[in-house]
Amino acid sequence: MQLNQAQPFPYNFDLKSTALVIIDMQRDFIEPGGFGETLGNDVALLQAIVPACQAVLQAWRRTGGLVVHTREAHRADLSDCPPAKLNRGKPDLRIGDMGAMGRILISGEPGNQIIPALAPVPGEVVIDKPGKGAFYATPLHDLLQQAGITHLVFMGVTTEVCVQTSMREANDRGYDCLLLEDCTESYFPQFKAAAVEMMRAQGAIVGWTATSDQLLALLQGC
Ligand code: C5J
Repeated sequence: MQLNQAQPFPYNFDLKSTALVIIDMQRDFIEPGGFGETLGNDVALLQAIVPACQAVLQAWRRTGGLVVHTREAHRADLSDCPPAKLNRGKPDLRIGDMGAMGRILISGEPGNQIIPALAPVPGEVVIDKPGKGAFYATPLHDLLQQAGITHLVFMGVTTEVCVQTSMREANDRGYDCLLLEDCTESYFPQFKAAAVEMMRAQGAIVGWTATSDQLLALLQGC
């Protein structure tokens, strides 16, 4: 298939070897009372992309393509959270503290669950990642290799942190990556704009970008 409107030039992919990767659409970042809000951010900005993400997820499921969800998540004993991460920022609540939705960014806690609108269904992959990137200290690369995946379509939050880090990690591992611009968001619109620009700059140095409508139009024929 060829997504002609992709930037900086058409994105070619085969559904059988392409996975949809949804980064960290978990309550911690999207809902009030979570990690994102404790850092002083307006979570409404991130909530705005949910309908577009949902439309792409539903269309992707209809094609039978692989879906990967990630969550930024730490072990309950914080043994996978280095001080360099734990002590950064000025949150009211730190990673591991008890918040309105359970312990912040801890596996299994209510706040660590993917929002209901995008909840994984049986057969989809869910990766808990202790870092910003989806490949660091996770089985994701092995799993994608075993599934014959060469191309990744990215959605999720936040654009310049976990999405960009994951896309760069994927690019370095040889995947051709497409970012859906209206299916990713940042608490800082100017950071999103810059991240999107830098990923597709210099002849797709990190990857391609397109909109959900452009992808959905192509998937309609599948
Ligand atoms: C952050 C993320 N921003 N998922 N995590 O801490 O982007």
